[in-house]
Amino acid sequence: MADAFSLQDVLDSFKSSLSDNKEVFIKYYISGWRELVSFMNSLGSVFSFISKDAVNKIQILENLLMGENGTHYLTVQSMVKYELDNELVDLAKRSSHPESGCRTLLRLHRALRWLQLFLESLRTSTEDSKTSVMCSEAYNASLSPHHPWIIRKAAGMAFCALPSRNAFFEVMNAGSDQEVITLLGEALPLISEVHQITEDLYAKNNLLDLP
Ligand code: 1PX
Repeated sequence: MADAFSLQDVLDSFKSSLSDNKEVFIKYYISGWRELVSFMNSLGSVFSFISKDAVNKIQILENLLMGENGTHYLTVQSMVKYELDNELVDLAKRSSHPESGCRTLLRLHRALRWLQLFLESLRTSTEDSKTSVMCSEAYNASLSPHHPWIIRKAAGMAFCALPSRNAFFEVMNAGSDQEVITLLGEALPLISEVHQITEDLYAKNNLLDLP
């Protein structure tokens, strides 16, 4: 099937998101997320509350990119500069700019850290490793401190519905287990690089705790 999920496509999107001078193109960043969300949807409806939120955030960014000020949303770097220069970001509490590009992308950025940790533990896992355990460990080390109790609880329940490691490798659609592991080994440095560039940019501008 031409439109089936493939890990390779995710890798390609994140690869395209890096410009020659190490800026991050929002267009490809969100297309990477779209692929991931469609993958998550294929895992079942217990994940829909997660994919709804992710789609909502992807859509906010896409609207900004397609909107009249879209040229400022070409890269994460240009977005940060534009929104800060024009006071379009709620810095202390949500008020007049509840859906700024900066705060919206920050949520996906934290989720990218989850992805990085989860894929790394999948890569180094053994046949009897449990995806639910790998997933919740990655979650606890990334997104969980930013989520209220009720979301943490719901996420924990969803993780229990994750397919086994074998089934997971299969739906990643990248060949044999060894081929999946090789591809993960290629994808991870890229995902880490995109994450690190964004992290440094947000840190430098004091944006890591945006409400
Ligand atoms: C090859 C393996 C691929 C696996 C793909 C999985 C894609 C996962 C996409 C997850 C995107 C999650 C975005 C969450 C953003 C967020 O933190 N939103 C919260 C805060 O937003 P707000 O606007 O209120 O400040 C919001 O409260 C979130 C609600 C939904 C629950 C989020 C739980 C996140 C769990 C992440 C792990 C996903 C596990 C899926 C396993 C396949």
